[in-house]
Amino acid sequence: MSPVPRRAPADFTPWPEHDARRYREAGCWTGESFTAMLRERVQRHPDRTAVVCGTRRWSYARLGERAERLAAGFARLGIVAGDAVVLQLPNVAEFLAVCFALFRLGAWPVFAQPAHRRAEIGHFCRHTGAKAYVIADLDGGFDHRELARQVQAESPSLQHVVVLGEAAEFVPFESLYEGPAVALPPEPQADQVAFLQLSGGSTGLPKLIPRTHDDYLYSVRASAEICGLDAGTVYLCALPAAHNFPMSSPGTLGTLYAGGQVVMCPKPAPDVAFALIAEHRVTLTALVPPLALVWLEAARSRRPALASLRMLQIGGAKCGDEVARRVQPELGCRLQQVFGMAEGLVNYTRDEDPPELVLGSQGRPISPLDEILVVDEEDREVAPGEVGQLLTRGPYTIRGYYQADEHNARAFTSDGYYRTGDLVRRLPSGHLVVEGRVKDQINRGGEKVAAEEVENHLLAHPAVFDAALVAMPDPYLGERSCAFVITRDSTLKASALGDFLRARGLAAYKLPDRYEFVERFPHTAVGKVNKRALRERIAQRLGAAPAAAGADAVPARDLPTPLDLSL
Ligand code: OOB
Repeated sequence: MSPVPRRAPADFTPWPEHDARRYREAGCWTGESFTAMLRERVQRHPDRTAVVCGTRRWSYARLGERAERLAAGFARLGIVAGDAVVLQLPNVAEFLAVCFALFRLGAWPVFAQPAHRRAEIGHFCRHTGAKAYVIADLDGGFDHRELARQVQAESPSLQHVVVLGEAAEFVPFESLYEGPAVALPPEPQADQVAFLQLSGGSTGLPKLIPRTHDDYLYSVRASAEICGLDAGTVYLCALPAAHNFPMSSPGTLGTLYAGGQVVMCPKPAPDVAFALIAEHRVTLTALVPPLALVWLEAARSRRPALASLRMLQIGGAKCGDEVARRVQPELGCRLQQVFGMAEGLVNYTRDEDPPELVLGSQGRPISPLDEILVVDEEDREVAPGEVGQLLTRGPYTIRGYYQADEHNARAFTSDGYYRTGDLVRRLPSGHLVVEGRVKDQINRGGEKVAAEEVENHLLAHPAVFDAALVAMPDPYLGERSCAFVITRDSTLKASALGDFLRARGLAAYKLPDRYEFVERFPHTAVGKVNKRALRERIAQRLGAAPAAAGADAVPARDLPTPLDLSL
């Protein structure tokens, strides 16, 4: 059997051979692909429930069969190994079936988020030369077919739009299940790229993260073990399924690995999620901190619905002490803090950890082979217990972004450590406490906003002379974004900038929450915009008189209802 063709080496920075050998010898990389993993589970327990979605219940056999038939459907569309397919589905069973179908072909799902719009989807399509885009017709009232029309007009490589629901002029999802038999290519090899995950990023355009079967399946398997998953696990997928946290930490894939049951939750609102937890006896789920807060409030009146829940994972942004402390007494389940990143490294607090570490740290790495450095600005290790930037390297942390040589030279050290941009303190136990961030990013309740990306969009407005996006503290989301803007036209309104960004197709969570119009920016000694000073200025102003800020301060949006949030 001839191996699946590989893409150009520049697409993917492989691990150096001596490290790859170490990871294999240590048993991290087993050579098993996700395709082989699912096949084995189907053979072992075909009739067990794999996925529940609304009133539908798919057994492992059914999930396997759906994936196989979809693989044939995609093959009939001309999708071959190494092709990229942008995948933007809500939390439905088909999401998993498409993943496994594309894995089977050696094609790469690109994991778009439901909130992404023309700017992001267009970039993914053009950057990867995607051949197909998979969507639902409507999601949360938004018509993805209209978005697909716009994206298709701007993306020459895009040949097919596959639509779950009413397809209009596009390919109906269901039609992929039908059609003449087709020979599928050889199964993917485990050292090959399985998919492209998205980076939260800090620079102009979102970066893509190539993950291999070997490295990702290791993180899934080890996560499932750390979290004690087994056939009795019922996992509620409440965060968007394409995000790394609910996908693999241990998430949906970890649950399938363990032979458990995934329950797809269409949105994380307590009224929806609590009913599913009660109905399906859910044992495990994962949330970002602001959602955990919403659940805590709702549980005051509806705690019995949560009786089956054994553990709540909180991650994606720092879980405040207050939230952490309330989980066990008020929800009646254990808390696990999860500090991870789509680039690789994931840290968990463990069952056996003393309460002060579960409540007060963001956990310790999955693997004994994860290498952790905490360094100062000159990349020198700081003294134990001091705060510094976290650098990491290991068996499931990438060595480079997809086709981003220039950026890679900055984002990785010459010896392959990923610069996480997170400021941490390492405790003697090896647990990490996240203390802040050096990357130019806003963490809006788990949703990451790259400052430069938004600034570039603002700068495209003819009346904007300069723009700087910074984080401002927020009691609910942890942080929101504030755009400091120098205009050429004093009549420019915040609402006009918001409309402008929306018209450029930017995802809603990236729109600045507030605008501050200023004459000039403070600068650092070397002449860069002093963002720290801007952050302090806005924090002070909010702290002093949030409701009565100066006339040049314009809150751009009302507080979103808590579940505007979609990670
Ligand atoms: C997860 O992944 P990403 O790629 O969306 O974001 C990664 C970044 C980290 O570098 C850090 O800045 C922040 O999100 N972060 C946290 C955190 N978890 C993530 N900051 C403080 N405390 C935490 N617990 O967000 C992600 C991926 C896998 C599992 C969990 C989260």
